[in-house]
Order: sequence, then structure tokens, then C-alpha cells
Amino acid sequence: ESGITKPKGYNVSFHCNPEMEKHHFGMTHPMKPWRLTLSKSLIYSYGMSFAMDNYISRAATYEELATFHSTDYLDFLGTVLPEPVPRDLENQNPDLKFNLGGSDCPLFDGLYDYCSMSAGGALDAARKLVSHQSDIAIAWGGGLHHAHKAEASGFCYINDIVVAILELLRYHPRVLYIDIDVHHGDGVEEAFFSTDRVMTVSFHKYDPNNFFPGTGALDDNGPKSEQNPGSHHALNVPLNDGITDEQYAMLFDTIIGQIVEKFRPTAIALQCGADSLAGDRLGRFNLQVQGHGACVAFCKRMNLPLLLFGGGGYTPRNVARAWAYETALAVGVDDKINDYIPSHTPWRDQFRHDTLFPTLEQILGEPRVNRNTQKRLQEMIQHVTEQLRFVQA
Ligand code: V1S
Ligand code: CA
Ligand code: ZN
Repeated sequence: ESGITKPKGYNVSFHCNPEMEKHHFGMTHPMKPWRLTLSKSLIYSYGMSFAMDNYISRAATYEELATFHSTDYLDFLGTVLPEPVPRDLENQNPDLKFNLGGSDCPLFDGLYDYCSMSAGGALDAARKLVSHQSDIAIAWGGGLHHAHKAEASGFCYINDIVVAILELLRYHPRVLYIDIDVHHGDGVEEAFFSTDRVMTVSFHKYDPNNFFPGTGALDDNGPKSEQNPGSHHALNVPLNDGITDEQYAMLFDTIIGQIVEKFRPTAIALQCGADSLAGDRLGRFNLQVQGHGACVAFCKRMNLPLLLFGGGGYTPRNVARAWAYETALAVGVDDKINDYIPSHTPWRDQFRHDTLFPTLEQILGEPRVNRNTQKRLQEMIQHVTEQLRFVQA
């Protein structure tokens, strides 16, 4: 039906779980699991399922989650029930156990299932890479980078990224973790603070007082100690409001290019949080779908096993466009996508290539004033270069 066929000798696997997408964080909460359904519909409408191996992922087991999380925390997560907390009282609750139940990490129906399904997709994706069945594995339902060993944080309860990277580390000597969500990837950074087998790099909006989670300064490179093999293996690129595609690509290509050369990863895990797009409900950047996708294209060119995670993204229409475009890049059909739209697709003409690329005017919300100076961007490159002097693959 579709003109898309699987490229020979090159495999992309797509991991999703429709059950996960049905969960609700609550009416006013910005995290909308149905954005995954929207993304998948767009991806399938373009006929891309014909070019990938498609899997309905399973839920991760307790034992798999316990490779990172504490059993105390998992036991609590598995038993807590949503209790109706009056909105005005919840923020005053002084002792939320494991930070569960506040407005950022509410208790909702099926919470444990939701978390284990997100991690299950990420783990399935990691396993496809280590078994060489896939070259690129996609888990848009993962990417929940703020969760700690025994604490929920910033809409994240289970750190599927850490669990998946631990799986990669069973076979790969060195994994490069890159995070383009507008928020700092603090949970993943902290989990690998003491190892030189994972290098973490997060690009994010940084304002210690006014932007979540407030960490990730330029000189925040992990516990500094001679004995810690992980020192210099946590890199941060703190940005200001309004960064553009051109500036972001310059930083990304220069920094990631240097890291790949020095650290010599054997696999790459890329968190593709779509809240770094212009018009995001929580984000502050001016990235377009093309600029966001350029990071995926750059990683693909490194020719290493590549795991793509989702993450944030709070303007669902734009999230779907970005992740559909990035799926097309992974598969390698981005430039000829119009040729593949199945002939039976209703509203076929509305699904042309340009649907994926809203102009800045079409994006909801005003573009932001760009507060990133060239001088500051050069300082960041300089700092990263200095950190990399200590890194030996
Ligand atoms: N920014 C922001 C933001 N908005 C909310 C929020 C809004 C409405 C709700 F009903 C519930 C929550 N929380 C925040 C941030 C957390 C951002 C998490 C981003 C996650 C990710 O994209 O990186 C990965 C999936 N929380 C805060 O700023 C904390 C507060 C300090 C202020 C907001 N209130 C609601 C909680 C405490
Ligand atoms: Ca980030
Ligand atoms: Zn985010």
C-alpha cells in the first residue's frame, strides 16, 4: 500500500505501548501521554511503519526497575493509591514520601503500570541494539530524565533512560548520553556521576532561580576528585531564552563532534525532549522542527548504535511533528516523505512534507527574544574542550 519499503541491511525498530498512552496526570497537568498517540498517528499516516520493525513493548519487571531504583521506592510506588487531595492543600503537604503526590508528580490511576511500560519500551529498544537486530531503536514513550534512585521529580517517576543505559553497558564499553530536552537531565547525570563508561551531555535552559530543576551550570561536571573515574564525564551546556536553530546546531555539532572524537562511544543514547521547540508551553527556546531534528541527523551520521528517547514536550501538535520528522530521519525517508503517504490516506494533501515544518508564525505563542550571545556560546565550547583534555577513551 505504501511506497516505503524497509531499507536493506539497515534496521530501525519502533517501540510503543498504546496502554501507556491512555494514562492521565490530571486536567491541568502539562504532561499529556496522548501526545504519544498523536505522534504515532502522524508517523503511521506517512506510511513509516512499513519501513521499520514495529513492536508493542511490554512492561518492565520489578527486577529490571530495581537495577537502578531502590526497592523501598519501588514498593511504595507499587502500592500508593491516588487519593483526592484538595488543590490548595497539596503544595503545603510538608512530607511527600519520595516526592510522590505533589502537583509535579501526582498519584494517578495506573501510575505503576504507566512507569513500567515507559521503562519496558526503553529496555526493549536497548535490547534490539545490543543484539544487533536494530541500528536505531526508537522509544518515544521514554526519556524521563529527572527520576532519581529513590525519588520522583519533574513529571518523572522511573528513569527509563538509566535502566536502558545499564542494559547497553552490559555489552558496550562506553555510552554517550545526549539530552536536548529544554530541562537539565539531572537524574541521568547523577546516576552515572561515578563512572567513566558513560558521558552525559545536557543542553538546557539554565536559570538557577527561575527554571526547573535549577542545576546544570557550565562548570557543573560532577564530584571533583582524583579517585572518581567519572569526573569530567558530565558536561552541561546552559543556555538562555530564544536560542535559534543555527546557534544550536553550531554548538551541538562542535561539542558532540569533539566528544565522539575523544570519548569514542560505542553507542549513543539521545533524549529528544520536544519542549526545546519554539512555542512549547513550558519551554523557552526558538528551535524549529528542522533544528531539533538536525541533532538526530548528526547522531545518525556517527554510525553507532543509536537509541532515541522522547521526554518533555507540552504543545502536543509540535511534539508529534518533531517526533514524526525524527522518525523519518532515522528511517532515511525525510526528503521524500510525500512519495510514501499511503494512497488510501484521507486528507492526503494535508499530509504533505510541509505539515511537519510549521513556520515560526504557525507555531503557537510568540517566538522569544534571543538572549544567547555568540561570545557566551564560544565560552561554552571552550569550557567543554578543556574538560575533554582529561578524557581518555
Ligand atoms: N516549568 C514548569 C512546570 N510546570 C509545572 C506544572 C504546572 C501545572 C501542573 F498542574 C503541574 C505542574 N511543573 C513545572 C516544573 C517541572 C517541569 C518538569 C519538566 C519535565 C521534563 O520535560 O524535563 C521531562 C519530562 N516544576 C517546577 O517548576 C516546580 C514548582 C517548582 C513550580 C510549579 N509547581 C506547580 C510545583 C513546584
Ligand atoms: Ca537537556
Ligand atoms: Zn523538559
